[in-house]
Amino acid sequence: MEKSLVLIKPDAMERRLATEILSRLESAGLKMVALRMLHMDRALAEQHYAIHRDKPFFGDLVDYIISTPIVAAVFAGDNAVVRIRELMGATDPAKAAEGTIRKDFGLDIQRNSTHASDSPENAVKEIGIFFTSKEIFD
Ligand code: FUP
Repeated sequence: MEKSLVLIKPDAMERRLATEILSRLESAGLKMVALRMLHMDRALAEQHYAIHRDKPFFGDLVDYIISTPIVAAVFAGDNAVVRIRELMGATDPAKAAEGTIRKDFGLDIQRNSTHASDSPENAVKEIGIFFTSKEIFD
């Protein structure tokens, strides 16, 4: 089964939305196969967001993701990557479709409540940053 990394970002943690967001993914039929809470350090955040290193928002993005503890999870299912991104909606909550997680909970393009892998290849890389193979119960 395909897997995707999901992060519950600081804005959602601060508003006690972690389990509600995880529940939406479970309710959609996706299977949670790994879960942990952690406070990312700068090095881990820079590794996770390395693809955005040259973007103007990179520094703010790293500062933001390390601002509070977060929840990291792996969800599995057929076409998990695409299905989770559909459930989350567009990066900018203002542009996200009705009923999506970011539309319902996101505050702005930075404080958009969740991260999810954007391809199966990136999912494998991202999952490896947060979990060992023994921590994934597939
Ligand atoms: P997504 O895959 O939907 O999370 O979006 P991107 O990979 O394009 O962006 C990663 C993160 O960078 C977003 F979740 C929020 C942040 N970002 C900004 O803060 N400002 C921007 O203009 C674009 C993205």
